[in-house]
Amino acid sequence: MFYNLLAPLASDWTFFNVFRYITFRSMAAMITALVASILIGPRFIAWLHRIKCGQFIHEDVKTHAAKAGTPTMGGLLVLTTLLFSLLLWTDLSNYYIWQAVLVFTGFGLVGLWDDFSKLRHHKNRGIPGWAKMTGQILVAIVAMCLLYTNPDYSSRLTIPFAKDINPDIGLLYLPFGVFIMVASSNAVNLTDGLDGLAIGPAIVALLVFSIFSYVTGNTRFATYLLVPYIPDVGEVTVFCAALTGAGLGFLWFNTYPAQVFMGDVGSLSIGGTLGYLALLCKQELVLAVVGGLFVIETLSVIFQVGYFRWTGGKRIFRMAPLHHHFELKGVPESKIIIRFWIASILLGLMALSMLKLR
Ligand code: 57M
Repeated sequence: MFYNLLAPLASDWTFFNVFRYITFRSMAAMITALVASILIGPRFIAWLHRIKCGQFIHEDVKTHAAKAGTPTMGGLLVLTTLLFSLLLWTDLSNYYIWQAVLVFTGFGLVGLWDDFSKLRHHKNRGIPGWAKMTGQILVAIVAMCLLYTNPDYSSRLTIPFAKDINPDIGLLYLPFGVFIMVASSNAVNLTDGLDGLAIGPAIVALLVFSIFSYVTGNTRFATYLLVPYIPDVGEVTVFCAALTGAGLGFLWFNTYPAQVFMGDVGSLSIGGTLGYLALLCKQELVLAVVGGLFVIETLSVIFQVGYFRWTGGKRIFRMAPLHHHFELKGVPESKIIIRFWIASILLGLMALSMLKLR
């Protein structure tokens, strides 16, 4: 809004030029979302308690018993502060900002449906798996159609480390993109099992994507770093920054011992959006490194289930996803969380260094 209202005044008052800069608006968007979350968080959590959004706790991991009654659906706080910050600081005429908002809210609504259904039913039973998956796929199809039909966007893949190989997969890019968004959404959801465990690595990934989107939308940097240049994608840096701020604000309350969980409304929306950002910045495959921690958690489940079926009852881990394995080995929760964060920072740095290694 400030961009649309105040930047045109720069022709008379040069001070207003500041509202043109993506870098300035990104910082402001991050600060706005963060401060807004910290300010409204306590009232929001009290409201969740009032409407009885307490999380059902499984009894198989004993240390989680103390978490009983912690409200869930904190993802609504992320959504509210994100939208507020975007309204103030983004160029509201930018096509990609609206697409990103659509992806976030679309996946969020599927999650919200699941969260509400879990509250209504006994023992955490949400909507059926097929219904959740169908909702996610529908949102991803809409997002992919919008991306694919954009003349500035191409169906060429960016291959890490190979500057001259950009295979055009044509129409296959549509199902590929849908897979990336849905997989990413579910991977973040699986990871969301300890205080701050999902939001920490998500913040790291968002910071990486804020750099990727800035580079992709800037002719000079894109040419220098040999990444595809896509006009107007630079504005998405402000979106990434706002979501980083909203995520940090949520972490303020979700850090161990958590006062609130994000719920599926948070995990599905953040995961789906990370997938969308990777597609938008043409860093589809690098997402596996940026979100490497989510990939590792998901692989631990796939291997655990596969090995269990193959051997007729044997397990690789004490329990999957991987964080449960360490919990059952007696590693304190805060230690697992911080170490997983460190691993995600390492992966984020590796992903960034891939910009230069071509
Ligand atoms: C998300 N949700 C948490 C909270 C959060 C296929 C299978 C691997 C699926 C997986 C599963 O159900 N994953 C879905 C995990 C739950 O958190 C809620 O869910 C939201 C996210 N969707 O926002 O609202 C619990 O996680 C803890 N938590 C925190 N802090 C947080 O900030 O402590 C969450 C957020 C909360 C709280 O205790 O109640 C969850 O784990 O349910 N299933 C599993 O992960 C199960 N694993 C399993 O069965 N493994 C098997 C096979 C199938 C691989 C095996 O290893 O043999 C475990 N889930 C639980 N206990 N709760 C089993 C042990």
